[in-house]
Amino acid sequence: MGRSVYRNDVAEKDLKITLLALDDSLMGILPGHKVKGNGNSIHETQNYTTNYLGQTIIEAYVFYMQLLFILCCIVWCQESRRQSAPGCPIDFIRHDDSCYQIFANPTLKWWEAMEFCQIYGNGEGTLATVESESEQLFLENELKKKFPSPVGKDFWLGANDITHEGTWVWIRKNEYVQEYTHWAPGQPSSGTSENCLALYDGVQYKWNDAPCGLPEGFICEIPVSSPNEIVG
Ligand SMILES: [Ca+2]
Ligand SMILES: [Ca+2]
Repeated sequence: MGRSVYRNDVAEKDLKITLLALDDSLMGILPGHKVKGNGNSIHETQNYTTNYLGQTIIEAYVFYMQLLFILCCIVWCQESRRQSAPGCPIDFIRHDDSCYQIFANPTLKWWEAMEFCQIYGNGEGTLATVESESEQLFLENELKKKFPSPVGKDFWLGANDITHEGTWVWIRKNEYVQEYTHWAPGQPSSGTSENCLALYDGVQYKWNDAPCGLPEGFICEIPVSSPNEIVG
């Protein structure tokens, strides 16, 4: 997405600067162009020009070979990452029929995070809905791998009890949270002051209700093989 485009622009700019510098060097050996040196004789100038031309051609060849190698590495890395999660966009991880991405930064309020996931997934995305023990354990393990040291951080999931206190709903599917729950001991804890669902690192990523207006981390989920695959 935007980050990749930015990196490409920077790389392209660096390449143009390098090529301009190279062109400037080549200009120095063109007939009629003043050549750096002592200029004592035509013979010395011709030798200097010949040596300089050979050296410049070799340097240009090495430069382009290095550039080609780097470009091949970038393509290979992107393809490897795609292959690591078949059916998922770049940087997403897969579990069963869904692709997930965990965001610690930027931190967003619950509604902002829900909108972010929808746009980021080209309309297919949502804050993650955790509907099975398998899905919960998968996300717990990924979060523990990514953030081994708890820092008191919540990661938003896609449910809230804003409409009716105590009645939790997976918003994107408009389904009650009832088949599977994984509340931490003592949660949900704070009535109408905490209405949005999160995985909290302080309780081993079990469920916590938290104030929806707090900027927190979040987890996006999209279906596998989304027709609107994101191109990074
Ligand atoms: Ca509540
Ligand atoms: Ca709570």
